[in-house]
Amino acid sequence: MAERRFDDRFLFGAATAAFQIEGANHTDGRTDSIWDVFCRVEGAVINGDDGSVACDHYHRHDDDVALMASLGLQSYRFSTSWARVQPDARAANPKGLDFYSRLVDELLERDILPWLTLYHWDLPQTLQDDGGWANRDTAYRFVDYARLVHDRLGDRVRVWTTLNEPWCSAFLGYAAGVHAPGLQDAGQSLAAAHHLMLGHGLVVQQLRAADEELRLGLTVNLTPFRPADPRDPADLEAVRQLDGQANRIFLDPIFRGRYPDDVLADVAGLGLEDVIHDGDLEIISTPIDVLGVNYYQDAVVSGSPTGPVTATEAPTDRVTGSPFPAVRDVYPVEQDVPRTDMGWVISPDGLRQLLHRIHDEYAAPAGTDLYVTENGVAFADRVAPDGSVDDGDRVAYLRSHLGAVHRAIAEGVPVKGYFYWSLMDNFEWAWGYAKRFGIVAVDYETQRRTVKASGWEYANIIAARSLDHAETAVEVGQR
Ligand code: PNW
Repeated sequence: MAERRFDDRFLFGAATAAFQIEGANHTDGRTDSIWDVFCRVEGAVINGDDGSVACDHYHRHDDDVALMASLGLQSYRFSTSWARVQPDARAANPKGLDFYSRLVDELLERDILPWLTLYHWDLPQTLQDDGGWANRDTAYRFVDYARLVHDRLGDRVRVWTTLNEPWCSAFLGYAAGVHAPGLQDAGQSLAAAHHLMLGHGLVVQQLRAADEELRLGLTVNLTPFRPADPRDPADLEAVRQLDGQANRIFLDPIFRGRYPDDVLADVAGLGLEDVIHDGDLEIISTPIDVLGVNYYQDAVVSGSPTGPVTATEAPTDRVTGSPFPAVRDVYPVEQDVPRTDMGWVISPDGLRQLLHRIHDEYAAPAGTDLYVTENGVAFADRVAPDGSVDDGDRVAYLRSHLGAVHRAIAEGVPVKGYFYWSLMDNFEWAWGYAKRFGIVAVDYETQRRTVKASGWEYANIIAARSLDHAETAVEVGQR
């Protein structure tokens, strides 16, 4: 087999998000976000964990950037915290902006491309008190915040993504209630989805007008759904509904300037059409330069009951709802494949197929560059007595998914880069610190960071720009 090399322009990185790593949530003027408040809700987060300390990255950013450099990362995808930059969504907080400015300088000093996400789920609580993303005004407030960050960092940060995973913000937050703000209201979830995209489009227009050289876009999490039986119309109907409410409800407005007719029909009566104003879809479909795809798993579904249906696993016994606001007769089908510590199925070929579809149907016609902005896995770590972490299962996950990206490229899909989620173990939302996604282990008692075997493997791949590297380029644990 030919060597699986990545060309010189392919970008290798790792990702994090502000709330999941920074801690220092009431330091230097930062105020509560919806996640600070949600963490105080009984049963919302496993073990009552919260983000007050997390990985203490706010105080350890310099060491963390040095760690990134030791792994040879070419880019670091991070998010800025709205409540740190603009406490209570009011005046700019110079100390909050200073923190991100130092971080960006440290990255640039080490030749690491800063890839900035403006919204990774931590809305200032004061905006939630006024309805959050279900309130149209939040989209305009998002522009004010984006402008503050851009005014300070725009001279050095060239790649800006507006939203991380609007599906999670809208539907896990407002319909399922497993994420902040913890609501279970289908109508609000659809309004939130629309206003998130409106905010995205407004910010793209604002930043484009400020500097036409910026690379602008957003990141969506996409889930491929496959029918249990491709000849069974009921199974195909289940796929249509889920694909509509997970994937096309975002992709079509952004790339085609309209909601899919079948999705509008499915959600009729839930108020989506009432919140769409004239001109909104033109704003939402403002051309973007980059589309980030986050991929974790795919799913097989059926339109007929398939035996005992296991409900979505929730971290605590708190009662949660469906993240799909309007599906009927949709049943998950057990796949006989290995699963991660999140219970998610491991399906690297799903990533290859997804990249083909997104390229063919959306990115290529729009001339938008495609990146994998998250892909990664939670496994319970086995720490050896000498402190090393031999996470061979994560090594296999990383290699198989990078292999899927490589194959997609070889088959003609020009994927421009890959970010592993996550650089380090961190606050995994409703799962608190119980789930570990990092290629770097974090000891939450001491804040000691230890590069896992997967981290050294990634360093090897990056150094060789190849999946078929000589294992010894970077000795595991020898740095
Ligand atoms: C993403 N789902 O979240 C986020 O961008 C990260 O912040 C997060 O830590 C990571 O993936 C791992 O979970 C998701 O239920 C959370 O389908 C839940 C889902 C998907 C993505």
